Amino acid sequence: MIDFSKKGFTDEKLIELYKLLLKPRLIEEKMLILLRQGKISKWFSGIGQEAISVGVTSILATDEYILPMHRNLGVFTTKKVPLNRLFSQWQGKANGFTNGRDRSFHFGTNEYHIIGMISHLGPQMGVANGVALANLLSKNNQVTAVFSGEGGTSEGDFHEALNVASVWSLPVMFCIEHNGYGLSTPSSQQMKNQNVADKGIGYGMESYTIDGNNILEVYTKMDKIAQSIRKKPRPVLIEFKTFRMRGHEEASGTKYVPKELLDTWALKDPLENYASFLRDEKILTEVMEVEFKQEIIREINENLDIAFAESEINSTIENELSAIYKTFNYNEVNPNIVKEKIRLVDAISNGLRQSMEKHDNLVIMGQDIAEYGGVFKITDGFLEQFGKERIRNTPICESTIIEAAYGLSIKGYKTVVELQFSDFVTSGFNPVINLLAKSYYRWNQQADIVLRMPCGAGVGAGPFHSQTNEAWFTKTPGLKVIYPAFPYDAKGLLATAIDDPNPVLFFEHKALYRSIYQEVPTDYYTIPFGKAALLHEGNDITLISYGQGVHWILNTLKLAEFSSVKADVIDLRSLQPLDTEAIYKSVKKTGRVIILQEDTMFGGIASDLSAMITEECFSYLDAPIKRIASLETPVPFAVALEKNFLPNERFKLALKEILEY
Ligand SMILES: Cc1ncc(C[n+]2csc(CCOP(=O)(O)OP(=O)(O)O)c2C)c(N)n1
Ligand SMILES: [Mg+2]
Repeated sequence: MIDFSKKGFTDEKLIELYKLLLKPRLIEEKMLILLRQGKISKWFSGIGQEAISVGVTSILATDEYILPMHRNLGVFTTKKVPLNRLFSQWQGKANGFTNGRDRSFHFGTNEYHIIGMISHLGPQMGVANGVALANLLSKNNQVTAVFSGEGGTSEGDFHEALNVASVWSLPVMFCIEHNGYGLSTPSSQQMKNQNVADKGIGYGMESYTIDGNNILEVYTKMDKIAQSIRKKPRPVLIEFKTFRMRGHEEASGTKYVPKELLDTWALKDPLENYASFLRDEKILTEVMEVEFKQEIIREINENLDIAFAESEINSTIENELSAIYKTFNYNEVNPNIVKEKIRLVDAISNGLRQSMEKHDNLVIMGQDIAEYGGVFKITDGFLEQFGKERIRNTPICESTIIEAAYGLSIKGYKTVVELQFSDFVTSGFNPVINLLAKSYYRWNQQADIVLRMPCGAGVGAGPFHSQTNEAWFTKTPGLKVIYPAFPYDAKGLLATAIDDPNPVLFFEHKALYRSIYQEVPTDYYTIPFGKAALLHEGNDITLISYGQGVHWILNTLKLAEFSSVKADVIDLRSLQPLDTEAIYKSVKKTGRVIILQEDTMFGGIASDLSAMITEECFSYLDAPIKRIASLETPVPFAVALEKNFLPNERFKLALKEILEY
């Protein structure tokens, strides 16, 4: 049924490939039994598709990265990951790769140069781009292989990743396993193309179709492609024709798959056909077959014993909470004495430039940031100073660029991604929430990335260029969220954000960019996260805000009608981590508090602070805690409407009300 050609292979190599194919098959057969016995939870079968995982992995160098999906057990076995650790992983035990924190095939291991998937499928392809970009930047001639099913190619991630890989000539092999179904959906309902390979032309990309059930064809053709990419870096799209012989996962069955299809493809089984070819060629004898099987079954059983003997995982609340962020040893650099009076926008630009000078491994990516200098001109002149490899204009594709930043991080790079407007982070929301935020907790992999977020209203820019969306991220464990209100803070906090190996969302208010000046030290310095600034001191009331809200408070206190008010004014500066100590200390002193936020009310920072203050300071309060926020509408465009939307005027009324309470 399959046309094997042993040209170029020694008998030893042919036998080695047979054993590599046999191993995942035998492991799976065992896992299916354990699944029925309730000893493992979920199983995604790759039976019938093993030649692809095994073939692609076999042609990679040991230190070349591979990014598998949920049907690629053969990647792990071919990379020689110890079986007891695989079994522990599936049992949620400590000897696995995620400390019991993630399941099934959602795991990777840098030791074996495997990056695990997240459930969302498509992001793998963007991450592969980042790894490939790191390889390109360090000129190591390595190729990266990434997998997807044909279903995953319907995701935007696929299109964005192929486009960027093509534009940047990234050395990636996009390996698409076309196995007929995505869960219950046949390919015909997934796409109009007969062949996934036909999609390559849309991205100006070379593409091939390979018989995915023919181990020798997979090996020979992939080896040739990989060697060529190592010499001449570029992406290649490879479609492997194959079939999914079992259900999407074991519980869901194959009722919806026509029996004839299953029967036809059963005749093309990659292992059976290869074995019979080797037998015909007198390379494999029945004695050898039995011996190999026994050897592997023994290895499986011995390793299962180890995994079953391992105790169930246990952890403490402290241990779990401390696993969210990579430990960051704050590197205090004091400011120099020489200062210059500059705007917020200049402070951010200076700070970013000095971090680029300090960290050779720092790359900046964003739309229009190179020749054009960014829409706010923060990276003006950077291209000339740091070159086009480190100052990277990107196509319009937030998602895949954030995924690429993550790939860079895995290879030891730091990345600052400039979102053109913080509103556009919605187009990259998935990788922020699911890839970056959860990475360290899932597999101790840092995501050394700063997302710069020009945000905020008061600039007449309407619903899509005015949002202040920090609360979308403070809600998600694993992210740090910084929101300076002054040039001095912005410069020092940005330096810390870049130094910190954890993912940081760095909010920069557009209305403050060119309106707020301050004396700022000329050299590099840092400011620690999680420390609020007490801008005014007084016993009457505590006024808490961040970003533009801080300036509304300060300006209100300058008005004649409030000239006698003695207030503690707290600028949070950092929302995650949060300086709760400074908040409680002040509220316990004043007994009155207003929290002012530019964001709309429900689910915002003010609501949580209010709840926390109630829990910690209830008996100290002399008045109800007051939250002031924008109206629960999108941000309107017209001046009068935007003024009405923003909470500035309502804050003044609230201040009177709470002082008089
Ligand atoms: C964003 C997203 N949508 C839906 C799913 C649910 N899901 C998981 S795998 C899968 C089918 C994937 O099909 P394909 O890419 O062809 O891979 P195959 O399972 O056939 O190997 C679906 C729908 C998901 N994990 N992520
Ligand atoms: Mg599929």
